[in-house]
Amino acid sequence: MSTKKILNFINGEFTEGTSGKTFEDRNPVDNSLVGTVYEAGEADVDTAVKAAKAALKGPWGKMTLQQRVDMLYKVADRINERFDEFLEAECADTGKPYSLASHIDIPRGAANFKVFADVVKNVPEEAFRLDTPDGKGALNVGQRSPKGVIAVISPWNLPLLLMTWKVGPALACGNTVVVKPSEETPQTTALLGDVMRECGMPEGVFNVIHGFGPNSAGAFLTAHPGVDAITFTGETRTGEIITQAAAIGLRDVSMECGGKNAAIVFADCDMDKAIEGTMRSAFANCGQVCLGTERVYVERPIFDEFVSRLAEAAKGLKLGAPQDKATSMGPLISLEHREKVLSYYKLAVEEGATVVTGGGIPDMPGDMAEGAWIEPTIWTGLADDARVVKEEIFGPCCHIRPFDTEDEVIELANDNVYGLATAIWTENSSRAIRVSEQIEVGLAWVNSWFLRDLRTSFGGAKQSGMGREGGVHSLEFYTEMKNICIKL
Ligand code: NAD
Ligand code: 6OD
Repeated sequence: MSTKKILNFINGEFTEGTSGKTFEDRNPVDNSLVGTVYEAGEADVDTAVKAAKAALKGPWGKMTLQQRVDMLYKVADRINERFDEFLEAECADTGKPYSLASHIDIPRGAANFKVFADVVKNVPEEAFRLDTPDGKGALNVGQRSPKGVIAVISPWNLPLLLMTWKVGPALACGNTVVVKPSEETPQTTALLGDVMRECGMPEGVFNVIHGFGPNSAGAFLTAHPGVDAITFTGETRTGEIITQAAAIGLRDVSMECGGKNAAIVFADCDMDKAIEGTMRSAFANCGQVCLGTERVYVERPIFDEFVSRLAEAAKGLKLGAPQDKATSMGPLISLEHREKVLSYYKLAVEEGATVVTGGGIPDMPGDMAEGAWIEPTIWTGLADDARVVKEEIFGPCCHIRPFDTEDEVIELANDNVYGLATAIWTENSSRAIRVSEQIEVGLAWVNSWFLRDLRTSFGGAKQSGMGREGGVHSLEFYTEMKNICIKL
């Protein structure tokens, strides 16, 4: 099978760049080579940022809001027309099942352009009438303008979805972008460059640079003084480093970072719903979802039944090739990430866990034996201060612990440095509201998980992030607010 050449996209052109360096893009299903990625050097990042800056003053900057909206609709439509190419590229980079990516990653990747175009088109401007001593008054009008060049740094777990989740609102607000996709998943971001070109997006508006973080494209981009703001999704530690880079020049940041999310299952839940939801929240995308559940707290009367039913369901997951319709779980993103997840599987046993199911590497047939496969895993019996209960693992695993009272479980759920999401399972709506109000997170689901209305705020509390994006909340980050005061 021939491998691809994955290029940077700078100022409307695909380019190998000037660094002379390349790296491999490998498929985690069987560790086969997908393509060769051309790494951007410091000079290429500089060219991309300057092109993005110039584009603010070019045809893009002169477009009316309606023209911008029409352009973003065109981009979304073109992604959908090229759906199969995006699907194939995303699944080759991540190993995720086609059934998952065709329902979530690709359609949401396209929808992010239309949703934010609609938000920006429909948001009202604020106006305040001020009384003045002369009785004639003054009118205050709030006006939003683009912030400028936005650096978008994205992760590998939902590559197209999480990149367009930032590029969509950035462009809808009239900014230009330089995107650095994860080194693990460069393909769909590069493909979007081609879509932009086909749609007639003015050059320099959307740029893609490939590479790593430290001493590479990521660090060059975040340190570049021409970047006006940085939006990032990834690990909290990386978010801290990028925030330090952004402090030079007082550039704004939006941080969507890690989580160690708790699910809370009350005895009055609908057990079928709670099992189905927890299966998704713990094992979807091989557990590599920032919103995923790694801590499950179950009220004692239903603890045994819940553990045994969740374990049965986990054993029923079908690990297999992305194209296979029966596949319900793919591999982890890479062999390197599997080492990290396996180190937690080992640590769980050292910390005294009972392994209810999983805990190792599955036997996979043929070439798949070379891939980054791992067993879905459930533990019980760990202490509340065990590292496996405290630290984000980002794999298909969860620890289940019994609880006795509402107050106790609220304290347990909140006893973590992260505060991204929670899922509460109960048929008592008063309790659902009471508990969700007390959990220290940015996102609380009741009797559901990952149910997304894109008009709502999205982001994490505590070390899970800084700021909110989504709906009108995205405008806070992607625009500069100006008050115009007119004396009448
Ligand atoms: P990561 O932090 O390793 O990498 C994310 C991106 O940052 C990559 O593009 C990487 O190349 C880049 N990067 C790394 N170091 C950098 C540096 N010094 N300067 C500039 N860029 C740098 O994260 P990951 O492993 O790709 O993704 C998994 C993590 O992302 C998990 O912690 C997960 O919880 C988190 N995540 C959070 C959300 C959210 O919305 N809160 C969503 C998805 C993933
Ligand atoms: O649905 C979204 O908009 C979103 N940002 C999801 C994040 C998932 C994290 O892995």
